[in-house]
Amino acid sequence: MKKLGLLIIALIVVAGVVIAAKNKPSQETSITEEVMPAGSEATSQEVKSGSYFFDPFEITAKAGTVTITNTENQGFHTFVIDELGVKETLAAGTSFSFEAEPGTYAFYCDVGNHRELGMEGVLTVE
Ligand SMILES: [Cu+2]
Repeated sequence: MKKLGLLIIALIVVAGVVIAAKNKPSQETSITEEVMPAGSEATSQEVKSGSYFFDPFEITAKAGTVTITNTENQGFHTFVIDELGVKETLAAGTSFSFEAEPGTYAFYCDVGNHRELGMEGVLTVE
């Protein structure tokens, strides 16, 4: 009985060392990759939407990943950028991301005639 107990403890210690050794290098690698993708930056922008506006309607971002968080929304609206293939249905409290190269892009709501009523803006990527 005593021997079996010692054997189990020894196995647990060995298993712990093996798991620790296996996990360490791979964790460090994935953290480095996620935090700093080479050559790109991240921009976060909060946008409110309603009838019939985006606030703000002028957004400036850095080239790379652009994350839009819709903090307030009233009605049924979308966020569309044709050139970047972006089309998202807006819902308060949700976010979406897309990649953008430097340039000037029109964004708008494609529901009904909302764009003509004022639901459009400009995204400038530097
Ligand atoms: Cu709309």
